[in-house]
Amino acid sequence: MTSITVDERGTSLTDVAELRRQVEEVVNQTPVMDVHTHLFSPEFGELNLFGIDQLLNYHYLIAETFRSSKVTPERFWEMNKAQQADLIWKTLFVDNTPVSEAARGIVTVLSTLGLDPCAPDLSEARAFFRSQKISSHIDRVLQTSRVSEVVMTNDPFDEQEERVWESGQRLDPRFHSSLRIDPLLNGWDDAAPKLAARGYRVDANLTGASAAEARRFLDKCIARIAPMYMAVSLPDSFNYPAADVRDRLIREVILPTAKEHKLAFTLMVGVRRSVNPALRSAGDGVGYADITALERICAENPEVRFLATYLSRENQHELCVVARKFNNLMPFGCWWFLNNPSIVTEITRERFEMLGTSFIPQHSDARILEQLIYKWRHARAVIGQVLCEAYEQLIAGGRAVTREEIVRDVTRLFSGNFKQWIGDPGER
Ligand code: RAT
Ligand code: ZN
Repeated sequence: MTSITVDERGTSLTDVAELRRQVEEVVNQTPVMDVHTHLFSPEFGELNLFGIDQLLNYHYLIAETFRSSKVTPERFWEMNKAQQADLIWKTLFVDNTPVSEAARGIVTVLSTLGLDPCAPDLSEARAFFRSQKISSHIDRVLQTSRVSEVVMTNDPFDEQEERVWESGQRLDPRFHSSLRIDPLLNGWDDAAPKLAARGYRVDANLTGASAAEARRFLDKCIARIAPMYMAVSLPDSFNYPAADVRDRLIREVILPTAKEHKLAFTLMVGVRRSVNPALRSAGDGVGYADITALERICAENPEVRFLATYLSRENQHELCVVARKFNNLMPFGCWWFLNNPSIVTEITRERFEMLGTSFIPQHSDARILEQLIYKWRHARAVIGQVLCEAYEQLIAGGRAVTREEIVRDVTRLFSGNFKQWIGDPGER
């Protein structure tokens, strides 16, 4: 029986079945701001990836294909996109049952779009995507996944991107930029000559005017793309302080730029690039990182806002502890190899228990448009379930929640925390 009591906070939900229904509804309906993706707005032309061939050629699925097919990486990379997609489909969806998270994602996407996830080949799906008009297709995908806005990942050295920024055309306002600084922080030896070729007086040892010139480059990028934050992915060996050029770049270039422009600095830590180079984009691995680096960077820079995500499951509890110590740190997402329901459940529980609602539970990391459909459908199911458990424990303790409070909490998790973190662009 539903027992509802009315008090000053509104209608308290004390019946568990009704609570579950309401939480599910709110979690499914609340628009989400996707804080880290690799999507591009339609103005970026062929960088805007969509459709079945791209969906199947996702590096998560490519890695899985090598486990269940006899194809060698050499042979695989010789194939064209359509041949690769055909092989991935046959291997993971026809010859095997698509139970992995990334494979189940394709099933969710196809079913949602009215396509047959049991099809023997890709002809139906290809015909469907060929017939779509990109603008209405983007609308449909964003609406279906209830994603109001996405943040792109923008490489300041990418010439294709540069042409679009230089053209000055107005971008689809649902797509925001972020400035990815991996090329500077993880490859200064390669970045320095590129900057020099563009007229910046920098050298490989970061001497003389190098730091000031690197800042001038970032100032120009920021003026051009108006990013929501600066971001870097870092190896498990990341340390701070460290006796390397990255440390100097962070101190002399990145942090001063973050302060001057009031831009948050996003750290994505724990990736071991190219552990199997033959797999190319599918060849990266994970490592446990020393979280004291994050503690120190947050402690030394109280006026800078940091967003952080760690790739190793073993770093997750520590990340919550650091966030409890430093309120200039916002943990976000269950990144990459962690984005599986079992692990998302565990991490989200841990975060609610240690941080209340002061974190960003998930980002999609989508590379292909329609991935938004499955990544957010699957994420919402887990977040809703875990949130419900937290409310049920509150009820058991004598404190029921109201519908208004559920809406407030979910809005904070899905967009409020991020918006508050990045601040008002007008004030930057
Ligand atoms: O999750 C991914 O797709 C990875 O390949 C990476 O792109 C990672 O998310 C990153 O931003 O470096
Ligand atoms: Zn990413």
